[in-house]
Amino acid sequence: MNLSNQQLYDLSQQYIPGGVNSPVRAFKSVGGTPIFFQRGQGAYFWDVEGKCYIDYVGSWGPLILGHAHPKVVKAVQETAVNGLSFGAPTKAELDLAELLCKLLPSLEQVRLVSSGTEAGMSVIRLARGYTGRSHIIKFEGCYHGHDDALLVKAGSGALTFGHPSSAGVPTETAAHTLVLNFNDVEGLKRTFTELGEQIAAVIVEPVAGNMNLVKATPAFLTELRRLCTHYGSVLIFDEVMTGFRVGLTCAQGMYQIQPDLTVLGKVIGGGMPLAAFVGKKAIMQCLAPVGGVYQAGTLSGNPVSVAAGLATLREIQAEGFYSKLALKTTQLTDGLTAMARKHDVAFCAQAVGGMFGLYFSDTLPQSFSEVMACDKEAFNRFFHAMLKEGIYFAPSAFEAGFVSSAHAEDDISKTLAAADRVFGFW
Ligand code: KE4
Repeated sequence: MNLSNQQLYDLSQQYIPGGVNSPVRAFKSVGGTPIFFQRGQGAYFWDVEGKCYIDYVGSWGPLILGHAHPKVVKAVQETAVNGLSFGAPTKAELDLAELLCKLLPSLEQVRLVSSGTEAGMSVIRLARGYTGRSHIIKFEGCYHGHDDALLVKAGSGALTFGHPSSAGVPTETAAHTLVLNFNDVEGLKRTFTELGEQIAAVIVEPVAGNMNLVKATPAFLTELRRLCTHYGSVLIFDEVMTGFRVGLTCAQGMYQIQPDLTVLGKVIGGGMPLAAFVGKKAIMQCLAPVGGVYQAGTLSGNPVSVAAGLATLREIQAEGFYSKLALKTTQLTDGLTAMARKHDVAFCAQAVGGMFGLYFSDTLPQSFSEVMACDKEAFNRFFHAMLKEGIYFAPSAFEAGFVSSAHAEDDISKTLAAADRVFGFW
């Protein structure tokens, strides 16, 4: 007998904390019962009750080709029949590393891991080992995975070190992390003037996607690059979300700024567990077994994950892939904005390549505080009304959305027609 979403949710909570294996899936931010899915194909996926949704989450970014792309599935199948894991080097890992270094000028070496969090925690240890310094800077609203050093919220004053943003993180750990305001150039300058010689690294999402979507200003990233160079701090771009999502040369290509290290994930795994931290050889050589910075992983560079990643990265290099993706994403955001205007709803939206932000506000937010000023309740209402219409947006006002190459014009039109109905009853 098929169980309903609610029945599965009730049962799951007996065996899995919150009934989910990652908190955002629990709908706590938007309320209601999470949807349990059983099949995906292209731009669509179906829940256990047989309802079909147009998917604008795409597993939180990896599915840039849509669900179950035939070439990705074929690559996984053909690899799996020859073995799932060897715990030893394979040629495919070399092929992927070479391809990434070809695609991104800032890359000279690659270390593959299994999640963005693993890459984020490793890149911080690497930067600390390379510089011999302990302090790191992150920005409020940016998320880099759940490593202790990065689960830190802003300290009370501009120059005070952070406090844990999660239970279980020792105060001493957070004490090495300084949390600054995103896009605040003056705050950056003041901090480096005061502490520059002690800063091992700065880690930033060049297009933030974890406080909803907020673009870094070119001035902010340019100053960040200048300061890191001047003080010998490692500049780390966390491109887990933006990597090969905003364009073939990622956000670093869009801004024409070269970080020293980059964190990649999501798209490069094509939906399978795969992430990487990459960058300048002089820094990467500090990693074991060459250097003294230890990092390891049983399933790092897993052949099946690498096969899915390679198949995905081959497809996104097609002529016009990103121009078509950006056009569709912009049609969505412009169309939703037009529908809101038609019904006099305070709403705006923006697209960056194949990712987008939706805001119940009259103006596009440029900072964490401006995002927090958006109408969250209105978003939650919109989310559920669109869910009823068979449109699945991210279940949180503080997440970005994603369009895939599988989304057709007709899917965008259907989404806009649904929004017209929803805003009409606002
Ligand atoms: P994972 O450990 O979830 O693979 O990657 C962590 C991570 C690192 N850096 C950035 C910029 C990220 O966006 C993420 C993960 N993103 C979230 C969505 N905002 C994943 C969804 C989830 O946590 O379930």
